Amino acid sequence: MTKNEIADVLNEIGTLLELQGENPFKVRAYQTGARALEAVEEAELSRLIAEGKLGTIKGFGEALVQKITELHTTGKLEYFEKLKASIEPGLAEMLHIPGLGPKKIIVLKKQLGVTSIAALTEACHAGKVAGLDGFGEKTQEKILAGIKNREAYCRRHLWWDAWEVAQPIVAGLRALQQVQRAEAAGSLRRGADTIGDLDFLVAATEFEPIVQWFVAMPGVKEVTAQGKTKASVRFESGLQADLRIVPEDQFVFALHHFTGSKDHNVQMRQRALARGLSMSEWGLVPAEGEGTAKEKAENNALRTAANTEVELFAALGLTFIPPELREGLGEIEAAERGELPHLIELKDVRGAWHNHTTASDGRNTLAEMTAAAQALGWEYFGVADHSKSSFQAKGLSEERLEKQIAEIKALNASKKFTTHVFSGTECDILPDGQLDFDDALLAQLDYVVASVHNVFTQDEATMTARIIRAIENSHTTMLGHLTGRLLLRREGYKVDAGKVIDAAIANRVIIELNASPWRLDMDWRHWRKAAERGLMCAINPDAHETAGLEHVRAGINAARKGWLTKAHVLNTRSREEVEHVFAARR
Ligand code: DGT
Ligand code: CA
Ligand code: CA
Ligand code: ZN
Repeated sequence: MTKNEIADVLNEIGTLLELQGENPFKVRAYQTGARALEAVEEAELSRLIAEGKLGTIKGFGEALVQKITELHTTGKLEYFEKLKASIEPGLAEMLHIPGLGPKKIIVLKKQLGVTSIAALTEACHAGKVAGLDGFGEKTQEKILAGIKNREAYCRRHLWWDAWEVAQPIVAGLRALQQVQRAEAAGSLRRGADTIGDLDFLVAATEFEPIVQWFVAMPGVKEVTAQGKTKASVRFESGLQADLRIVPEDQFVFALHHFTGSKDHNVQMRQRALARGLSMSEWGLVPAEGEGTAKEKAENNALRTAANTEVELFAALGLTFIPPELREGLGEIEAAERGELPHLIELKDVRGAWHNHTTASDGRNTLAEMTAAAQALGWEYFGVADHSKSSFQAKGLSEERLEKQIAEIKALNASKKFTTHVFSGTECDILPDGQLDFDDALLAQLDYVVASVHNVFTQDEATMTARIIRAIENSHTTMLGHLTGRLLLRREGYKVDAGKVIDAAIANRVIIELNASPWRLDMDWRHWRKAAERGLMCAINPDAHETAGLEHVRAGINAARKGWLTKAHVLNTRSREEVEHVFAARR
């Protein structure tokens, strides 16, 4: 197990112990242990374990040393398995309801015998929760609202999570002997930020074995539909997946149909009709004459042939429309005029700026993060740890930031990595719009990401004025996560995006497209217009660990949905060009 995976286990042990009502010291030992572990480099950890010297690290008592060693060497921990089994799973689930912490959950269990969300809902409806010490009517209402939100949120999944499930399935389908072509379609292929269900499309010589393979995939909890040409399953995670199998000559039409979106499909069908054609999942056929669209599509003489989507679009006088643009938002008109943009691609990215290290709330050291950036082939990499007001995220004091600036200078001078490290900060925007550090310190940095991290409850006008004031500060290089939303978890704070975009353009401040899969903020819907008006975009993974750097891929999806090209995105520039942009701002 890697150190971050071990730290996850330690944190989870802490939470489970809390739910058991264990004493706070014991709980905290696991939480601080997890933090201490993150500050140790991977190679160092292996060495300390091999030499039996793990106990020399501050914060690691005997019990922790034993558990970390067991996890590191075997990938498992008996103590953890037993602990998990001893606690009702419903209790841990309740932790996801806003306003419910371990202390309240223990009271609910002891006083009302509530150990599941269903039982909790019932207890709230019966008014029993309001009567408990430390709860009251307001808390009861908040819990009920939280449960309702959670149900709605549970129906969809983050693009990243869905993609991780879908990839091996596509590979598995393609490996089947009868399969000629296989693709994931639907909102996943369109790069949407959340996904309702997965849609797989297969062309095959024989259908039965494909259906059999699909319903028997690992992780399938329930088969919700099964037929000759289709099947639907639900995985243990709650994610559902549809499979559709077609003959090869229909594949491209079905792929286009099941990629969607509905709006795009409706407009495409209208366009076909205007040309005397009928477009469906079965094919493109004459609208006039006897028989259904399906019957006509089965007649070679009537059907328009297309082997690729390029040919399908061409049959309607259009250039190829990338799936991310198929939202019915003007892409068909642009394709007709041959004016679709050449969208940015993952391979165009040369680096990114909003990233954290163990100096604040990251889980990998500066050297580990830089090595990971280098492994991705990045030319540069920016460190923007939290500022002092974000104390819950171990925000850096002035002194610690100055130390980090020196550390980064030394690292660059050492030429240990080919990747250049930019020295920045994710500087809190204080409630009145001032930045968290003074000008003299900010001037020593290569760049400043300014973000809102507290007092989310301000009204829209106040929040907008607050952010604009930060944008007007000449040290601000880019604005972090515009709304602070967490997809499927919490709404963003209220802010007038149009006014903020205007201010950013006027002050030549970059707006971030936060690529963290649960943020994707600023939302893709704003980008097209903003970029046309001259707004510069920076795609930032907001990585808190080495693996987080790869989240740039999710940001690329959102950027493509926002019609962005290489020219709109700072990450595609060389190091020298970036330095020039940063300097020009000041
Ligand atoms: P999702 O799953 O909610 O994230 O969104 P999609 O777009 O993946 O929707 P889904 O899975 O219901 O269907 C996949 C595509 O199939 C959809 O984008 C368009 C097409 N489609 C499915 N049902 C209909 C329909 O009733 N009418 C039309 N026009 N298209 C449909
Ligand atoms: Ca879908
Ligand atoms: Ca579907
Ligand atoms: Zn942030």
